[in-house]
Amino acid sequence: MTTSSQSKSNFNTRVKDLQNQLPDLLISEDVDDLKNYGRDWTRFIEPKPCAVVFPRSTEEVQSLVRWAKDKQQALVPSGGRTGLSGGAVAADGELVVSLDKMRNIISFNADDRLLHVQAGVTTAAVHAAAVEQGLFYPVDFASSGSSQIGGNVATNAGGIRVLRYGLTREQVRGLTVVTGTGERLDLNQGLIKNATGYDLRHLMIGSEGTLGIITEVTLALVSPPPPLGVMLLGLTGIGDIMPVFNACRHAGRLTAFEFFTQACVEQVCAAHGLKAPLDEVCDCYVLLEFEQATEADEAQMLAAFEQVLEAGYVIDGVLSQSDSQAEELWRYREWISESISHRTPYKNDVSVRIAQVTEFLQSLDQLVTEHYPEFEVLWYGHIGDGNLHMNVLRPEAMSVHDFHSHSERLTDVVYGEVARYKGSISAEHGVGILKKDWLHHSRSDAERALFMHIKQVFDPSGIMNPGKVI
Ligand code: 2HG
Ligand code: ZN
Repeated sequence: MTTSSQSKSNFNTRVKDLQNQLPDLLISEDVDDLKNYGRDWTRFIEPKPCAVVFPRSTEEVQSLVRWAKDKQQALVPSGGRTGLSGGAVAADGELVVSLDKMRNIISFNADDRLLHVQAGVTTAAVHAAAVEQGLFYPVDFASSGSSQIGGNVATNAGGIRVLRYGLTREQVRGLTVVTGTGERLDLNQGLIKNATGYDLRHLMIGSEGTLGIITEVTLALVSPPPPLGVMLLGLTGIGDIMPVFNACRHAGRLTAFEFFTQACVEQVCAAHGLKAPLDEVCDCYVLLEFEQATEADEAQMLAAFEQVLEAGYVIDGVLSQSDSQAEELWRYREWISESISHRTPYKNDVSVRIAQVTEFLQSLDQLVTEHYPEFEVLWYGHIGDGNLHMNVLRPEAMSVHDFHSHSERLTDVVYGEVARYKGSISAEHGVGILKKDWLHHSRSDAERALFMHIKQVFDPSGIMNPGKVI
């Protein structure tokens, strides 16, 4: 990292100018920083930012944005960079604005149960801060250790407990944002009720840095859940998922209902040396988590299990007997994405209405197999909220580049089917660069035209994450 007191000789002219204008701003042109901060978890786009800056306050972000607006310098806001749609990729000389130095927990108010944090605080640090107050922050996913709350808000992150608590949007009670004009907006300021016109907070949530940079977030914390039980069930086929889901959600309060196929289990077991989760090898599996406040809660869920077993939907199953066993069961689901990352998969993150999700999955799987029998396809996801992750594995012998141009041909098949079901081409991973050209499958011409107008209002110079989303 280079600070104002260190040599600036290698700075390009524009970066030199920035340093002169804002002498206290931390700026890096270090080759490793350019590479790391210029990319997210999509590993096939070459990062090429001009520099990385590390502001420490909302005021510093404002000064930076005003400078960028004057100079017509594109900015890419950057959190934990765990995204999968290229939303935080800087591949065209942009200036990366990292929130890494904005990691303060600003305050907690016990009456409001509100946690006010800077945007660079990790999701895991928010979890820990909530626990310290005897409370709970419910949004959770495998990348919680590195993902940052600002990025979660900018992408309206989902994860494993959407079924019970909703997406990030549901937890955001206030936001501080610096728009593309350098203006500071303090949106909603912790209120529950606020019927005063357009709620700009919700416009910022999911905007992927295209309207402004989120610098502070106020989050609503909730009461901690009672002890949670985890059940992993092996099913005869995808068509049996919905009756199992319905039986289980009648039996108790579900906090997660996840799904994966045998092919996913094989990948996780191979990558981590785990043994198979059940004695029987099954076509697919569901992992459900439920609130187990009393013994009756467990008995009811076990009765539902007996019922679906007798009906022939379920072949085998296991119920966690301890927190550590619950954690072990979660691994078969949570470790899938990371276990297959070396195969640089072609990914899709799609959703349809819950009622249609299994029919949609079967029809899509059949289409993909018909068109591209040579591809190895893994299905998993948050089936309890209609969200499926499709991962096509790169054949080991094929280069990343060849595979991605090859598998891109699948996109129209997949999104055509999503459109037929009136679903979404991105359920929880955002649009970024990767899904942008297919947005018309999920958003009408009128909607996309309004997107453009909105962008123009908040970012008239077009410097905020250009080339993303729209
Ligand atoms: C998950 O649910 C994540 O595991 C990642 O959203 C999904 O890598 C993926 O396709
Ligand atoms: Zn997911």
